[in-house]
Parts: sequence; C-alpha cells; structure tokens
Amino acid sequence: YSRKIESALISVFYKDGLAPIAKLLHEQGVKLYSTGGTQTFLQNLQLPVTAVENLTGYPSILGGRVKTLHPKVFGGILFRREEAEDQSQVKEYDIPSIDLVIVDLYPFEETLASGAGEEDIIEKIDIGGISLIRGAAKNFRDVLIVSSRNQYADVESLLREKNCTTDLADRKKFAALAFEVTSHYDTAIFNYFNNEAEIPVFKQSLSQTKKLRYGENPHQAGYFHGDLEAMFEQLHGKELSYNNLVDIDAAVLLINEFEGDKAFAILKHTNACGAATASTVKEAYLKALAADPVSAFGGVLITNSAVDKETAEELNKLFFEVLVAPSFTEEALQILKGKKNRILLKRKEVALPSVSVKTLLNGVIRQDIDNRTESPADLRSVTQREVTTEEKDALVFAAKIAKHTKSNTIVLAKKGQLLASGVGQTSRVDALRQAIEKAKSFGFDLQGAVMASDAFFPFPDCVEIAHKVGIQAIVQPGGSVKDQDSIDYCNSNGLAMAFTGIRHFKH
Ligand code: 93A
Repeated sequence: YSRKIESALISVFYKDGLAPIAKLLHEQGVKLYSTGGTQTFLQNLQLPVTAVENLTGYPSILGGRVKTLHPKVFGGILFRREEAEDQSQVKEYDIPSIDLVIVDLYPFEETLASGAGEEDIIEKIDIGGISLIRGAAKNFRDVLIVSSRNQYADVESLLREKNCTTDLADRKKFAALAFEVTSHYDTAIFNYFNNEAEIPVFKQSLSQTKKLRYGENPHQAGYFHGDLEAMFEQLHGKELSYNNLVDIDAAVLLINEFEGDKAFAILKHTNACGAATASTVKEAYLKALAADPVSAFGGVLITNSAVDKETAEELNKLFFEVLVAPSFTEEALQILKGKKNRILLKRKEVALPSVSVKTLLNGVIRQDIDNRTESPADLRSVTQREVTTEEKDALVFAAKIAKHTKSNTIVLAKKGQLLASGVGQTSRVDALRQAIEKAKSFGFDLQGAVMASDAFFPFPDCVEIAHKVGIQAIVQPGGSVKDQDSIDYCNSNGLAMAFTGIRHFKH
C-alpha cells in the first residue's frame, strides 16, 4: 500500500508555513493544483501551479462559496485506485488523480472570538475545505490528507524522508487527525447555532474582568468577570473582595424573597445569622441583630428598604463589612461614612440571571436558579391540628430563610424573626440540635416557635426533639417514605405540620 504522490491540491486560508512543503513537492515532481489566494501565493514562490478553475471548467463563484466543489476535484480524490470500475469512470470523465490534499480551513472559531457579526461568522463556515478533508481522509487507502497548518512540519519531514511516498499507516494516521479537525470544527459551529447551550450570563461576563485583591484566601488569585457597576453604586469603603462578592450574592438572593415587607438580613459565609421583617428598617435590623450579635461582627448586611438616620445610628454601633440597600438618606450616609473601610453599596434594580454555573471536575455544571418561593397557599396541613394563619406566616418566613441556608439546615423562627438555624450539617438532627442550642444561648424561649426544614425528615426524630423544646408548628417539603411517622408523632402531641412539596437543597 505504498503510494507515490504524483499530484496535490493545496487550498489553505493561512499561507504562512506553506512554502517549504510546497517547494519540496515541486522538487519531487508533484503536480500542484490550487485555489485563488493559495495559487497566487505559490506563483509568487515561482512554483508552477494549475488553477482549480482550469480543472473544473468553472470559475470560483458566489463570492468563493463554490470553488472546489466539483466532481473533477472530488472524483480525483475519492476514486479507488485499485477498482476497475472507478478507474474506467475517471478515464471516461477525464478526472485527474489527486494524491495529496492540503487544507487549512476558514478560521471559524477565530472569527467568532473576534466579536464579528453574524454575516462574517456564517461566511467563515468552510464547506469546500471541510469536504476536501473528509473526502481525502475517507480515501486514506490511496490519498494523504494534511488538514491543518499545524501538521506541515510533520508531513514535510515524512515526505522528505520517503521521497514523497507514503505507506498506509502514515495515511491512516493523518486521516485520524483529519477527522479530529473536522469534528472539532463542526462542534464549534454547532455550539454557535445551539442557543439552548448558550449561557447568556457567561457571554456578558466574559466581556469585563476585574482582578480582585485575591481569591477566597490570600494565596489564591481571584477575578470577577462581569459588570458590578451595573448592579451597585459603591458609595463608600474599601475595594470589594472575593468573599464579599460571594456573600453579597447570597444576601441579594435572600432579601429578594421578602418583597413587600421591610426586611433586614445579616450574613456570614453566605448563611443568614440574622434576618427579620418589621414595620421599620430599624426594628427589622435590631431583630436581625438580636438573633446572633456575635456572628454579626464583620458580617454582610442587606435590607430591601431605605436606610434612614435612626437605622444608621444603630448600625454605626456594629463593626460590619458591607451594607447593601436600595437607598440611604443623606443623614444616614453621613453617619455610616464615619468608618473608613466600611463598604456601602446602593443596589440598582437589575434582573438577575436565571441560571447558575459552577466549574466541576473538568467541566461546568449549570442549573436553573431555584426560583420557587413558598407562599402561605403552598402550605398544606397534614396533621389533625391545622396550622393557624399566624403560624403560616411564621412558617413561610422560616422556609424562605431555609431555602437560602446551606444544607442540611433547620431554621427556627417566630413571626418575622429568625431565632437560630443549623447550617451545613451532615444530618438534619445535628442541624436541629445546633439551632436549638444556639437559640437558647442567645436567650430565646422556643415556646411557640416554628421550624422549617430544607428537605424532608427521614425519621420522626426531628419532630420529637422540636416538640420537647416547645416548637408548635413545622414546615417541610414532605416526601419521605416515613412521613407518616412524623405526622403520627405530631398528631399525638398537638403539633401542626404543613408540607410544601418543594425541596430546597443548597450546597
Ligand atoms: O467557501 S468554501 O466553503 N467553498 C469552497 O468550495 C472551498 N474550497 C476551498 N471554501 C473553500 N475552500 C477554502 O478556501 C479552504 O478550506 C481554504 O481555507 C480557503 C483557501 O482559499 P484561497 O486559496 O482562495 O485563499
């Protein structure tokens, strides 16, 4: 299966690096066919070359869209050299043999990356070139394919060494490389067309990069890709850090749950250590702070209402990292600007993405944002004692916080106030124990408190423990095979429990 190359078709987008191999072919007596720009390039090297138009009898037409797509070209590449019928047909139609094809495709990906418009991008979808590659690779028994300028050096030394003769293994190796090139090329085109797979936030994010002082820790480099100024106006304080951004994101998503109520939340490491609703922002803040004044130190604070002077005076007593609010009164700003580093962000009204993305293994996972929020109507009483209207409000409040707390979580609350939560525990019982202990340590009486869980109770242990500390109403998604055990316990002890049917894992 040794083959001597007698003729070659060369059609390359980028001409650099082509000269040595073209000269070698000429020296070895190989007849050269070529397309427009490549032909000019070869002629400038003083190499004799036949225009592919002379072969086909057609000029390059449709602005170059059709230049090599012709039976004389593809017949010359694809005919089986040892098949009698193929031989007689190429003779009949006067099709010359093409033993080597060198193609470097239109740069589709490069054009796309350059930010070119759709028309330019579409024109860079190579049709003839990719067909030449596929045809020559398919006929590797007889034809050698060079499918990228990256292969010039290898192929040149091969041809030099063997005086333009190749054996089957060489040709098959280059055929494999060719299909790698074509599949990569078509995948890029597919990705461009496949809007489903597009990540709109990503597209926008890639356009702006901000180097952060560091990542999660000082020995990690950190960057933010996106437009922070579209989201916030920084009114005061030091530069936002990586961890600030992570917490602010969690804070924004949490506070968005409390539309309509004046709400305040304090976050540490993405979890709320305080959250409350009230008739004034000051009251909401004080209720949020009361849940855990220890954790609030250095926290990220957020409210959905204007920060006024009275609230600012209270806030000023706390050391905190960041405060996010839709607006600040002048007097409030005067007070809060008293501390140099304190970051004050005025939040603008912008829509948030509907997907979240995170790197994982050697890829990226993407999901829809968890945009299901419980309302009183979602709560379905499953116990003999139905949850009261007042309990419903407290349960919905607690469920909203549970949704934004790291799993496994249990949230304990009284109407409009987070009392304590267990966060990121490996069992739900641990989360509940943590929450109870914490609430008690900050002086809360859990009599009449309510409990929310991010996921179902696999056993009745949680309701038992909750009951023992005075919790009266419970909300959870439901769906465990042992749901009935928890329901039975509630029924025997006068507790009310509601199912939502909506699980809120957060990892
Ligand atoms: O527009 S095409 O898809 N139509 C063709 O028939 C065709 N034949 C070769 N593009 C075609 N090519 C490509 O032209 C090659 O893949 C190469 O990238 C380029 C070389 O054109 P020129 O020699 O005119 O610079």
